Amino acid sequence: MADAVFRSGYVTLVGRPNVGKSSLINALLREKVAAVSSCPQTTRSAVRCVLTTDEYQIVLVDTPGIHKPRHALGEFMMKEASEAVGMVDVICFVVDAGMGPDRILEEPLDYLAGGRIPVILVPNKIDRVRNMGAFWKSLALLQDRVKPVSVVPVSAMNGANLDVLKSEMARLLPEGELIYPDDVLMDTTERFLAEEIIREKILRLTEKEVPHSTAVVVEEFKNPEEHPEMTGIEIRAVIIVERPGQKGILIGENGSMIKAVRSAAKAEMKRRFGYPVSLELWVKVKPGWRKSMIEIERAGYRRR
Ligand SMILES: Nc1nc2c(ncn2[C@@H]2O[C@H](COP(=O)(O)OP(=O)(O)OP(=O)(O)O)[C@@H](O)[C@H]2O)c(=O)[nH]1
Ligand SMILES: [Mg+2]
Repeated sequence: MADAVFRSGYVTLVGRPNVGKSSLINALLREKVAAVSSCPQTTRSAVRCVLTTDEYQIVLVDTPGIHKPRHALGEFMMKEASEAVGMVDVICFVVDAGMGPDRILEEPLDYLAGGRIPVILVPNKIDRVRNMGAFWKSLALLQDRVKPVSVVPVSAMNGANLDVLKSEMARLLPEGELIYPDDVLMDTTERFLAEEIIREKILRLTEKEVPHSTAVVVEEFKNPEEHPEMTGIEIRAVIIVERPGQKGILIGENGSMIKAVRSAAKAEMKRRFGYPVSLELWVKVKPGWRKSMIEIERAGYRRR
């Protein structure tokens, strides 16, 4: 007999940086909601996205990739990850399916809540697996150590097995009512979303040394819903970097880089917010902001 009850609850995706946690959330929602880039440590705080069907509502909690923190921002990110794990009904432990068996010992298994919460082991990027022998060997080793309730290999890129993953998540949730209204996709403010969009464009467009030391703060966000005389959204944002050289890279020759960031961000904002956007970007240098917890809070990474 079909499962007639409605299920709802929280599922978090944890794993090392760059394994594709945010990409998986976007693919599960069939909508780009979370920031994704090829740069590790793209996600900085636990972001909630909501997947609702007639049978279940899954609140997906994206977390920063687990790494050894080297500064206060890193510590904040790891706190976000471990707190997310403590509060959920199901943990998806995402690994790179192409990882060799020798890497298993480096996997952050202490983030798995000590077996109190059911874990689904999710090897992602199966589209890239060439060496099936190594894949099965890694999987067996991981299964042995993680003791997951199930294993669902997927590809966020081509969508393979995502339906299986969704039903597996739903099956493990408790019976319950809607947590969010059924049209909510993401539990964040438009301001936060604007900051994430700008940061993602910087990660994607600039040189390797700039991204990690960047924070974005939206200082002004005016939209036509609050100001009916306006026809579009007006945003002023400050991009904070640590060194003058990074400011130079970010601005680019004759402002070419900042223009590219601005136009990519504007295009995505227009699509997401449904209004034309005028976007003002300023770059500020604040030496060592990542080391200081106060500056981190000023940059917007406070507990929501
Ligand atoms: N080939 C392939 N690439 C993928 C897949 N999923 C994600 N990627 C790529 O992997 C990179 C990292 O993706 P993210 O989703 O930002 O990874 P993440 O785990 O959220 O990373 P952090 O936020 O830094 O912890 C991006 O370049 C993605 O395009 C997949 O299924 N197949
Ligand atoms: Mg991410």
